[in-house]
Amino acid sequence: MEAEDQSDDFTYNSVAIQSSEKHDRVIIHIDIDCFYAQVEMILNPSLRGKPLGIKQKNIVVTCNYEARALGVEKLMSIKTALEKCPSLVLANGEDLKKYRDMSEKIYQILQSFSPFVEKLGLDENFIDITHKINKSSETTTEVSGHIFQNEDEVCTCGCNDRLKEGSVIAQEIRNQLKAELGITTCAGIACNKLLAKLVGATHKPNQQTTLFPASSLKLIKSLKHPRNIPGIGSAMNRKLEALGIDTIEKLQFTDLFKLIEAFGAKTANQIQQLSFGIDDSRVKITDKPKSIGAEDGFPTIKTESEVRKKLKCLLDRVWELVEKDGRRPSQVKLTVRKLHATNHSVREARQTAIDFMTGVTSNVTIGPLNENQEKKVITTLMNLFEKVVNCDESWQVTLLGISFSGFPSGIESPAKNSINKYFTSSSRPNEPLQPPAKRSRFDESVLQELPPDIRQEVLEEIQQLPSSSTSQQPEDFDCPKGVDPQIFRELPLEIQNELLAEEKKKKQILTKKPNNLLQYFRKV
Ligand code: TTP
Ligand code: MG
Repeated sequence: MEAEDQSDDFTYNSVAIQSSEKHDRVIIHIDIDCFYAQVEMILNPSLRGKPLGIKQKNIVVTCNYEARALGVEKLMSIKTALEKCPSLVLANGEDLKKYRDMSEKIYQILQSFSPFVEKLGLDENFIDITHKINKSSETTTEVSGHIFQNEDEVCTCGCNDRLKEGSVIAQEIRNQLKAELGITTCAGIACNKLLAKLVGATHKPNQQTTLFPASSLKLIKSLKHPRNIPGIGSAMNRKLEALGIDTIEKLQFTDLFKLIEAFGAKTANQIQQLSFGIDDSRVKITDKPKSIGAEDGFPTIKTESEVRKKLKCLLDRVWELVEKDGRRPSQVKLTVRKLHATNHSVREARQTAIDFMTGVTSNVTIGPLNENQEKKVITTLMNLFEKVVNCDESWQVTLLGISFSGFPSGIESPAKNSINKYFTSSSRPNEPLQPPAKRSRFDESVLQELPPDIRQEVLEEIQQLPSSSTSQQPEDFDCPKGVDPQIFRELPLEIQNELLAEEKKKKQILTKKPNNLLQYFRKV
């Protein structure tokens, strides 16, 4: 069966409308314009208006839009970039600290709009704002920004109105980022993460675009090659090409079983769904990192005093990050790259518990290391070094790394970004967090406003909170898996029923065969 036979727009749009139950979310994707270049221009305004490239080694990793207009491209060699644009100003982008700092500030602002923010690298974020739309009674008539190739066909589920309202919120978010940080961004507004990311890139820079579901297959088709679908990496693409799948249409209409043979059921199903613009993945709230560290490479170091000196510099840098994070680590790891006589190098790491903050209670935000604490950490690191390197013989190292981990989990952590702050009775965004001991219950009214799948996620997080009561549920008490029965029982009855129904549905899905999208297209 030829793909072209089935790829008329009528069929595509019908499928988009058929899967109307999938249009219930409003997702915004935010991508910072020429991120590193903007940060450099904000820190040094004299760079504004000039073509600017950010270099790492001999590559221009990004450049501002003035440089792009003169032919410079991301990932061009410096040599070629200077040939294209002799007036190109180059800034060194090897120290990522300033970019990380800006990325964190952006994340904090996005979190003030919705707790459901997922960070993707340093300069992209997904924000699920569905709960904000559902509770709004205002009707929005105008889309803010562009609309991607609007179709006359309007889905009956109300998604167009929700997305319009989403576009207004996206505009507010972008305005706030500009007003508070001076940073410009692009946004895509759609009913899933894949489509939001793709549509946001259709108008750049400093613009936003909304996609209504009736046009989603047009957007996907415009990518032409499967490798342009986010989520299909180079290894997967090579496999697809080996199967002769080198267009989006071919991926859509390849028999699912052929894909299953190559990729396994889960991935096969997923990539075929992506080729239709279907993406059920949720915005996963970005967690605090499990470890915080940094590494430093250098030509060679051959003495212990040099190692000590390097470790001290590195510790200063890493501890600044730990302080900013606010959690107290209980483990430290040293990474060493040793250079052998044969000129090949090997990385080795050793980890140990640290107890250098005795007397400081876990709920106090940690501060700078005092002299004693610093000495303790350096001594611990030197002990680890001696486990990796035999100092009685001659040795050379070309890299050292320090990383802290073993942070307290859940409510014990004074983590600033925890979703819990939205669901405790006394805290709201922009209000100071209450000490953990005073957090008693989550705010049920917030919980009730959430879509069911997100509510489930929140409940899963809430169930990690220490229970205030030790009372047991009766043995026949029906409660979804992974949810604290105590909390579950206190939910309004209709929410309990909804969660139970969802649990049942989940079980059914798990035992069902993968859904073959071809059923929508096969002529019988
Ligand atoms: P991108 O979002 O790809 O690029 P950008 O933000 O610079 O430009 P655009 O306006 O097109 O979105 O990447 C974000 C930052 O990541 C970028 O500023 C530099 C850095 N980067 C690398 O370090 N290595 C890379 O290979 C790429 C592509 C980017
Ligand atoms: Mg960007």
